[in-house]
Amino acid sequence: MADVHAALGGAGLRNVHVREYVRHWAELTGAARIEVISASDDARLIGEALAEGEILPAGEGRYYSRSYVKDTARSEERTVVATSNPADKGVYNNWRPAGQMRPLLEERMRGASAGKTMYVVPYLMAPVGSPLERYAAGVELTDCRTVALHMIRMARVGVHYIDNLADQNSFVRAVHVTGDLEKLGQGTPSDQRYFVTIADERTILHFGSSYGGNALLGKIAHGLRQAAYDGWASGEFLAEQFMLIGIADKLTGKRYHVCGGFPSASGKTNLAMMLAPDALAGRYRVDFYGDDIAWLRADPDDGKIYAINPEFGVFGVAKDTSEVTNPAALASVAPGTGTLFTNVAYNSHTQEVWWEGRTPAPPADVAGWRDWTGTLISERPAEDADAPWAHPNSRFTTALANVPNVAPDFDDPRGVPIDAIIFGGRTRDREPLIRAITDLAEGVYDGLTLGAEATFAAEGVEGLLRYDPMSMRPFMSYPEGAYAAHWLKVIGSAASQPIFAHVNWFRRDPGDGHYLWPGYRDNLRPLLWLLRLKEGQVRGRQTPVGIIPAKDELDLDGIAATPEELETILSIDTPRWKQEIKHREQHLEQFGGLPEEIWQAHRRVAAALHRAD
Ligand code: SPV
Ligand code: MN
Repeated sequence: MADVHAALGGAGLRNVHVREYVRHWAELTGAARIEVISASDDARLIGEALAEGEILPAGEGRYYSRSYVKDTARSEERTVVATSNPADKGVYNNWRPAGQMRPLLEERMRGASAGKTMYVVPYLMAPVGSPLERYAAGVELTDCRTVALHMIRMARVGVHYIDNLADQNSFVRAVHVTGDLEKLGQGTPSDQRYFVTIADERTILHFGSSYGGNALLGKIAHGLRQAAYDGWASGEFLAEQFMLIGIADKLTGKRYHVCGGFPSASGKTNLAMMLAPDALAGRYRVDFYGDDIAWLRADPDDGKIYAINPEFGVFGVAKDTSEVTNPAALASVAPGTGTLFTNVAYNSHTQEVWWEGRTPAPPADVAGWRDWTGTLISERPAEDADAPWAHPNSRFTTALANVPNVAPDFDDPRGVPIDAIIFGGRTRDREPLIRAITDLAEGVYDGLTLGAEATFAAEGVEGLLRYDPMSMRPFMSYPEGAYAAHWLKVIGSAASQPIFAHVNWFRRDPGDGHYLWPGYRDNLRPLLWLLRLKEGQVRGRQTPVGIIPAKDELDLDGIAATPEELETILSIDTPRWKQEIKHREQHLEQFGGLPEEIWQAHRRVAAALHRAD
């Protein structure tokens, strides 16, 4: 049995509530040792993990790890939000009674860390001094050293973050126990894993994985699920799966900030890290703040909406990250950055890493190359010859400060004032490049009807979206009707409101199916139009679903699109929109207590479409 008080005292951890929490879980999980972690322990932990073979060197100052083969992604089916109030049950939050879940998790965790070290990871999900700091403190207990290494990159980690809390008892209790990964029946009817946020007790209990959001509890479980619940319960803020960027106009000296949500696989990280296209780089600079989470609040002093990125790092999807799609991401994982790669391909002779899309073709000389499971490429059986080298959900983990265009003020506790909130789907035919929405309820309505197209028939009905409200479907922690009302309240309380827009980089040619918009860096162009619209410098063209740029209003210097292609991406497809409106109605009808303003917005858009022909 670990000597908890000696370990905590030795680390200078005096907060009695933290000490009692650690004692309780150390006893229950049976951990053999306790070790309190601060960011300054990184080099030592890296050395230990290398010595134990938990990570491998991947060139200078970079590291590589493989997960257990059945533990490669967040599990939505096994994720639960629990509270003591049945009224907290929503459509997507997979609500269960707290009184039922806590014993289930305790049973699984009891004795499950026997013989292991329990790392105590005190962290802060906010810049120090943020007005939202009281919702940001947490202490993760984990029995996995690589999880502690990831937390050091993804959150601000150190004893001082939780030892001097204004309310000593106000921190998120986040317990991670890996379990015996080979015996958990992942994906079978007897699956033992559970990832539970007991939101009204601010307690997170995750059992049965050491991967990503299942195990790094500051990120998704605290940063999104718990924070969304706290933001609602306090009435103070929104926590969203949003990227956050700055756009600086070097000519006028003005700085703008845009945040927004995109369903998975819609290019959110690439957008967050984009650089200005060459033709516009003389005048504009894009600053990176965050690629995955934003907390938004109205500031009573100037009546603006302010956003922070609560994270300290990027846990990015490696697949398709290249010099073309995201040069800033590649620079952020360069030698010397301390990057951890997980489940990419690895060359055990040269210590290089590779993933699909990194270069057009895999390395020609396969000597030393192993796929993400550790199998030598040269020895893979013939039937696996076409299998990807890297897992599709393989990742890189690097600190924000490593991103070359990170904003100079990314650590500013006040956050940045938001000029525009954008939602983006992946839609082949109906959605224009951008449509601006100036009405708050219509903007929230647009977010609630966000979705990604079924990509092939097997996944769903052609043209039907898999709705993903505000890109929060897997992270919703309270009912959707209340969520919409909270949005109207928080954003509505700001005297100067952001403009909304829906963007779509994925419109296809109806004939040969090619993408009509180059995407990536050129996505800055429609955003600049949006900011000009907000400032009254352009007027656009009103359509039933929002304001679309007039052709001469987009800065297209250096763009190769033909006039016909532009015509298509700056138009809406009214018959398809009329179909979509019916699907939206069914989607929204699932949600109890949706504010009347949202239904009115829906009916206004439907009526305008009806009048359109
Ligand atoms: C996501 O899945 O949206 C992520 C990665 O950001 S994870 O932290 O694993 O959830
Ligand atoms: Mn995410």
